[in-house]
Amino acid sequence: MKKLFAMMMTALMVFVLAACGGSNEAQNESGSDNGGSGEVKTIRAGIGLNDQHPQFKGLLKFKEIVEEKTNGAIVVEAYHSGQLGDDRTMTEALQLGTQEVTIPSTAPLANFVPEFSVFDFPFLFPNEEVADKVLDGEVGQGFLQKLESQNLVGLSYWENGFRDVTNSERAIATVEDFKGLKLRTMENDLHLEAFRALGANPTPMAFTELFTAMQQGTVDGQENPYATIYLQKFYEVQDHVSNSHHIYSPFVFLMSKSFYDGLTEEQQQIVKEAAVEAGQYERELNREANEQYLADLQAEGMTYTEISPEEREKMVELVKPVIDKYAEKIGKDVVDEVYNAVEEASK
Ligand code: TK8
Repeated sequence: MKKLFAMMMTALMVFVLAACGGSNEAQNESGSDNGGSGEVKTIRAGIGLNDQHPQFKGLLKFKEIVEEKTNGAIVVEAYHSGQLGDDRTMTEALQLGTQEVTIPSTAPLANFVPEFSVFDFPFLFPNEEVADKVLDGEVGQGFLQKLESQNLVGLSYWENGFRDVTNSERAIATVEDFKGLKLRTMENDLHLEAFRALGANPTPMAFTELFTAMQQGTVDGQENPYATIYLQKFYEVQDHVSNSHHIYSPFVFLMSKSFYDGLTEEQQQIVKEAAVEAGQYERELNREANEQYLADLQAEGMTYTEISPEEREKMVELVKPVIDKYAEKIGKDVVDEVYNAVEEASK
């Protein structure tokens, strides 16, 4: 009797397993028209900014394009506000293969590939159009190749934008006004030294900690594009904003190399094109609203102070030794290549 029961149980288990296997097969079959192996691949994509920022809207565009073009064989989960970490920790997660996509600023990325600091040289890019040409052209694309040795694949450049300074101490109209200000910078030595050269007292910090640091007065101020200052509600904890426009910050769309290598060639093509197309969209959104964000900041009670072209010239002079130092560090050839491309694109 016991034996019969055991046999029946075995038969039942075999049946259950077969049934499960069958339903898996059915899933595989419906998946097989979307890319080969039939297994659905998931991209966990995380960014630092919140869901109101063009960076997140661009990420949703990427999701839409990829899911549509792969017929759902690749699914994109989009996370904002540093839910998966800050720029540095998410980039590390890509290297480890525990996250698939992130879109950091070039400044923290330079901790992985030092050459990227050149794009953060103060006053390098005169305007967005020149930045587009250099980054999307041969030089910028060549930089993306340098990421491979770090287990990262760079698919395109997006835009963070021209950075402008805010603080709660005083209006900044002249270089002297930077004196002694406790400014948060990104985690990048060049940024740190550039602000020291301007007379400020800078502290590097992850973006995810910035709001609280300003709220608690650990820092007096920070610098970011108007979009970030407005959409992240920095006006709640900052009183003054100036058009310092000291650095143009690109974003780099990164994918984990181990994940990318596991895609079919067709899928690699799709994610590459989607990263470019979504980046164009993100840049457009970012530029369209830029002046409006400045008006919105004033409407929220911030004081706007202009830095005159003459004062900006003084800033240029003060940061020159820092640029020279980093040009030496990065390598003259690489830096010259970038400056030549900027000159060419400015014609
Ligand atoms: C968002 C960051 C941020 C950057 C910074 O992840 O840290 O200030 O400008 O926007 O990349």
